[in-house]
Amino acid sequence: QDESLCEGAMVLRGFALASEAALLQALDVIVAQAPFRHLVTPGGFRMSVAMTNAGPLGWVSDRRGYRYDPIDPDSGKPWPSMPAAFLRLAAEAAAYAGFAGFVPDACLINRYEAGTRLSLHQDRDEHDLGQPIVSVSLGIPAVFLFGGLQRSDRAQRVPLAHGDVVVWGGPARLRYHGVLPLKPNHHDVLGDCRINLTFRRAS
Ligand code: MD3
Ligand code: FE
Repeated sequence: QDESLCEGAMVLRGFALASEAALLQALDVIVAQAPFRHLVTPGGFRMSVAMTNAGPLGWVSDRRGYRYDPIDPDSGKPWPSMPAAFLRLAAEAAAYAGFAGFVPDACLINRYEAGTRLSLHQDRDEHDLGQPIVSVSLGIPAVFLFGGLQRSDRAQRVPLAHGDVVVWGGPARLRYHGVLPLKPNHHDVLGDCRINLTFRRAS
C-alpha cells in the first residue's frame, strides 16, 4: 500500500480519502475568496497550471521573481486562512512518514486541466529545507516525474490518483520534480481537472 520512492519520499495511497468531504468543502470556501489564476513566470511565460493559496503565506510568481507573500496580489487582502481539515491531514501524513510536528504555514493549490503540465523544477524558496513537503492529489490522475538532484538525472514516473498523499523530506527535499501533461479524463466529484494541495513550511 505505502511505497517508498527513495529515502525521504513516501507515497500514501488513498490517505486523503477519509477526509475527502471536509477537504472539498474547505476548498470551495478558499476558491470563493481567492479564485484560481494563471501566474506569469519571471521570464514572462503564463503558467499552464492555475493557482491559489491558503494560509499565512502564499506562493506567487511574477516578472519580479518567485516569493512567498502574505497578501493575495489580486485582492490586496490576506490569503484565505488554512482550514483545520487541511492542517490536520498534512500533519497526520507527515507524522506517518516520520516527520512529527509538521505545521505548514503555506498551502499552494494547483489546478490542472487536460494538457496542463509542470516542468521539472526544484522547490527551494522555503526558509528551512529540513521541513518536509506534503502533497495531496485530488480529481483526475496524473503522472508525476520524480528526478534526481540534477536536472539531467533520469526521472521516475509515479502515477498519482484521487486521494493519494506524498510526503517529501530529508534527502528527497531538493530532488527535481514535475508533472507530465494531463490526459483528458473525468472525475465524478471534481469534474475534468486535477487539484493538488502542496503543504509547506515557508518561513
Ligand atoms: C518532490 N506541485 O507546486 S506536488 C509545486 O502536483 C509542485 O502540483 C506538483 O511541484 C503538483 O511546486 C507536485 C509534489 C512535490 C512537491 C514538492 C517536492 C514533490 C516534490 C519537493 C521535492 C521533491
Ligand atoms: Fe514543486
